[in-house]
Amino acid sequence: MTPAMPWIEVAAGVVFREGKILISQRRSEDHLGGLWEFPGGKLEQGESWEDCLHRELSEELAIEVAADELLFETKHEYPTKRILIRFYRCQWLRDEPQALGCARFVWIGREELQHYTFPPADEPLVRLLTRADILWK
Ligand code: DGT
Repeated sequence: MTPAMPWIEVAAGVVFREGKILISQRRSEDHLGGLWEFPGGKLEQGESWEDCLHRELSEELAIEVAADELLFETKHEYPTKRILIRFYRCQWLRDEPQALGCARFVWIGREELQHYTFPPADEPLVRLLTRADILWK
């Protein structure tokens, strides 16, 4: 790892709809393939975090959301890259999801989170969501 390696910025959404959240499974050929995640992706040059979130959720799942507050931010180093992820609380607004950029998606409640495997970078957020009943109201 060279010290000069830049941080890749990733915006991801915790999308709520009627007490459930939307998670998606990464395609097997992608980095971290097969794992479940909060949908999102890398910021493009000059793009804002919120614009990135809207674009990625539209490209990957064809849904429209309203982005609310920043829930959690974390940094994670992989052997070949390092990422900074911001997870935003979002509210589903319209359109049924379609698995355009992921293998599958599912709407789950708080007690179901434990049945899915997320990337290590997501673990603190998953713990927070599992414990904080208030976030699901
Ligand atoms: P691409 O295929 O290079 O255009 O990639 P994007 O822009 O769709 O972004 P993606 O989702 O492949 O990259 C995000 C990176 O962050 C990837 O290395 C996986 C990592 N990551 C860890 N946890 C999460 C998560 O909960 N959501 C997302 N979207 N990425 C996560």
